[in-house]
Amino acid sequence: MGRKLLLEHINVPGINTFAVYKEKGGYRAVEKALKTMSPDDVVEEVKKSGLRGRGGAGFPTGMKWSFLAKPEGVPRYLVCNGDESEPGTFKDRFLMTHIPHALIEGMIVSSFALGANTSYIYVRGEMMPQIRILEKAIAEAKEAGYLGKNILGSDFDLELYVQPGGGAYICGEETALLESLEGKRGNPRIKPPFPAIAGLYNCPTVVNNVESIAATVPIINDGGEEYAKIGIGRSTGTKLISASGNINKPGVYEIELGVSVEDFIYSDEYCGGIANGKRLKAVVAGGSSVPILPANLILNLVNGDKRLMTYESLSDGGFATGTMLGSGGFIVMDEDQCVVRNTWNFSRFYNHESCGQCSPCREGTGWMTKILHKIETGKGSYSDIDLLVDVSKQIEGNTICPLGDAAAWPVASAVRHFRDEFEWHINEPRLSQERNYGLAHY
Ligand code: L3W
Ligand code: SF4
Repeated sequence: MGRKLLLEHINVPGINTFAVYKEKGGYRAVEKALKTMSPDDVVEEVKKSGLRGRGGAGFPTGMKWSFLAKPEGVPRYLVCNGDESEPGTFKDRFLMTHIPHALIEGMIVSSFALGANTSYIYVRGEMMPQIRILEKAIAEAKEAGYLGKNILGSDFDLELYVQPGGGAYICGEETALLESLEGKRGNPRIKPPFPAIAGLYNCPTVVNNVESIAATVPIINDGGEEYAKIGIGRSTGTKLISASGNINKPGVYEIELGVSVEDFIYSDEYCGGIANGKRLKAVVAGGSSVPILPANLILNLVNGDKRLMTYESLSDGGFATGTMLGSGGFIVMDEDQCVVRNTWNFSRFYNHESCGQCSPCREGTGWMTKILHKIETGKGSYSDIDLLVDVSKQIEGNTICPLGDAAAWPVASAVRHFRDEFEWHINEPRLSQERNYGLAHY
């Protein structure tokens, strides 16, 4: 069994309440940080832990914190990104629902480290139950003296607010989130400047994912070095994975980074194998914003080693420079899944969610959606496949925010690894049309 740092007490009845959370050792990290450490000590422990952003980009959290500008007399903000909307990703919602005090405790510790006296948890607007749960948890923490003025006699003040999101996927992009938090339309800003220099209300701001913030609690409790002992290489600690698709046991799992992909899919501790005795066809390992990896690539050995669940080892070598573990939204497709249809579905999502500021994304996602629909419904030609790849290349790297890349990568990788399936739709137009009769209306 892998170690559980975030979900250790998840099955304890009442763990969502302050009393039970505290009884199980909760708020020790706040006591330790505020009574025995300086803010810089806390930043140092997070740096030592090797923690990397759990929202999708995998950027080192301690490094991000150390970039925070500290001009005299200017407020600093910590903003928690709880706008979880990545397809196939539901681990932040799970954490906020079942163990909200882990996030509140992490917010207090992290705000102390950053010198933020006002912090926000921006939660996806559709998640009203989670917003209520967090508001209740904040009230409980405040009543117990962990929020408000002069917390634990440390001279540190913190007010924590929950802000419902604007109801758009793009509001999960950190600068769009800040625009939305300021009451404006959630359009991504051009970076630099990064939020660490000019963020909320143009003040220095750190934006971290829900899971990243919750992870600071075990890091402070046990020390950064202890945390860094878990995992492999630059992928340290544990990670929540949202597992979905054609598996026997979909759900949220806490893994030690470095578990093999094969074990994650087939062992009873995690996904429990492919449902209905089918064969694995493909995996999208990091939400829908990463390449689609075929079974042979995901299960075969890489330089003699098994492919691991780490930030480094899930790339397909052909696309994308970033980490392909992404948000940890692990979508499994069995042999009956149609890759063209699933890619079309992803594309439709990005086209719908594009904010429209840059033409490669606004127009390109529309083009890709139309071409994929044409192929999927048996009306495509060979030249459409090349056009699809061409459009995806025009988007990649040419947009303000990563949504453009996120839309391009699954399409490009689908054609690269499953070209024969695209060709089947073109060679078998009648079968394709009959199978997709309902799709003609989209
Ligand atoms: C100061 C510098 N700060 C980078 C900070 C930057 C940000 C973080 C990472 O996209 C990915 C995306 C989705 N000085 C800095 C600096 N920073 N250089 O580091 O930045 P970046 O640009 O690498 O990524 P990002 O814009 O945060 C996130 C992928 O995640 N994704 C999406 C997940 C979506 C959710 C959701 O549903 N809300 O989780 C999944 O794979 O495609 O590539 O803080 O400021 N020099
Ligand atoms: Fe908007 Fe797309 Fe440009 Fe991002 S890439 S700013 S979502 S148009």
